[in-house]
Amino acid sequence: MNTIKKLVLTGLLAAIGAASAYAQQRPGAVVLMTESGTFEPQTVYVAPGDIVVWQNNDAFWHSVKTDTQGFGPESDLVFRYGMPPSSYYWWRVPFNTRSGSVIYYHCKFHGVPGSGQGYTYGYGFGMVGRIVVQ
Ligand SMILES: [Cu+2]
Repeated sequence: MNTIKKLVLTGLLAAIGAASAYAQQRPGAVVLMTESGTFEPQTVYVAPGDIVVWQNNDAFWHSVKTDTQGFGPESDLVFRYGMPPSSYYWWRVPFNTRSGSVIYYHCKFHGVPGSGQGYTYGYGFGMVGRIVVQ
């Protein structure tokens, strides 16, 4: 494991640890941004209060942007110009999110949003993913 990977992993665990200590919640899911320009896995299943972590494992920049304006993950809040290689971003599913909600998102560089309203309106296309709240 090289130093950068170690640093990223340490940071990742620290972020999850800090957030977990704050709310006593488990990390819900880790999504990788891959060299084929996809979110892997494309669908993650989480509970309200869970943390979703996106890790950019690609050589290119990516982003996480909710299809539902004002609700959902928004990596631009942390990485204004996109997520560089080896960076990660995390977002907590709000505790009051309704079970059955599906939060669609896309990469602003490689995907287009669907008409997501926080429920099942469907994917956009390109580099897209979704969070299913159980
Ligand atoms: Cu991308």
